[in-house]
Amino acid sequence: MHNKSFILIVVLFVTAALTACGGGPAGGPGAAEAPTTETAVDGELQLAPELSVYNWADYIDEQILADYTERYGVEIIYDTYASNEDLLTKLQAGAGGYDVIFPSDYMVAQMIELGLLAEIDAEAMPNFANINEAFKDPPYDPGNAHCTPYQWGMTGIAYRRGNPAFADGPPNSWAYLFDPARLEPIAPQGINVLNDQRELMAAALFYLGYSPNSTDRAELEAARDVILQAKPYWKTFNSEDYYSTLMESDEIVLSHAWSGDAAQAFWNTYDEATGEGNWLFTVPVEGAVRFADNVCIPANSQRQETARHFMNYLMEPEVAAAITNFTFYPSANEAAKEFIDEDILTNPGIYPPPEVAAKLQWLEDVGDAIFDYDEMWTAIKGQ
Ligand code: N2P
Repeated sequence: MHNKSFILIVVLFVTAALTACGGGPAGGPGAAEAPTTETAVDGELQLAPELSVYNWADYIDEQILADYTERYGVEIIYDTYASNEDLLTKLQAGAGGYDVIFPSDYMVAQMIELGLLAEIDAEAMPNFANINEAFKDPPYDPGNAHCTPYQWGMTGIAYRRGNPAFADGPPNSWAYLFDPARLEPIAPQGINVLNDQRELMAAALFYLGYSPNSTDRAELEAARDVILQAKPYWKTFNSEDYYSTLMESDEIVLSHAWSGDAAQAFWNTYDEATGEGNWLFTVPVEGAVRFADNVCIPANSQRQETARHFMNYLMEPEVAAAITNFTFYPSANEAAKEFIDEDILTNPGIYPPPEVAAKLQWLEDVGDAIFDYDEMWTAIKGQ
């Protein structure tokens, strides 16, 4: 066979295979008869025309979703949630249709226990090699049998720079959320706490000197009481758009906050002239939560192959870096580092220095004590 025609045949074949594999762009050739779920054509995977992605608020650059659609012809149906527990409630209610979710460490363990997650073969995903070894094979998901690591961060206190209440130094104690003597002077200016039961209970448990994973009924009740005593001083429970609607707009002066959200508030209020942003972040001396979020597939997803394909896409170095450059949360992707902005890599409010990292603790699955946590939370939100 003549060389040129051989190459042409190969090119045609590859193009055909890619089309079968990727599907055409939305509305492109073949869209009319596109199946609602994925199908195998001659042994090749045909991606589903849509993928339903359910994530934390502001936890991805939506351009990354648009790029995926453009590249592979898969429409992304995107929605967000406020906490791990909200996500769990949705899944348990049998809310079908989600294909990709982003639970944190302890919630992955809970979901595996409940049989809510599909299995994956992470090693078979080409981009899994890009993940930092320290994030592989985590105790909450041995062997990455269900999830791939996404981003991580810490939970602390964000505060308004320049407010006289913080003239003596950063509010680096949970007393600024729970001690009425501390709360009294700042409450009129607005305080927000995360609308997240494990996070708020952990903050109160740290404040009391207990483990953030306590299963001791008396300690949990003490944490609940500390929260109930402080609640009248808080303006809002918000873990979604608090940094844009409350912090950046100066509706509040202090917030229980996730590190990347606080960093976004800093950069969104950044003034070139002074080289300052309005919001700073501090990690309380009593200790604080460190979390790792993950990309997982609900067991009842009807589009698991497409979900795995999307998971692999999220682990491309440039993609993972673009997400960190947008969200200000560190990536679990080692190969992404070279594409992450220097300002982010060197920011101690994003990548904690060793003395701060030493104060951080993971939340763990608390087993049946979760029913006590649920009960405390109902009392906290109900009153
Ligand atoms: C971003 C939410 C961070 C994830 N708004 C907390 N686990």
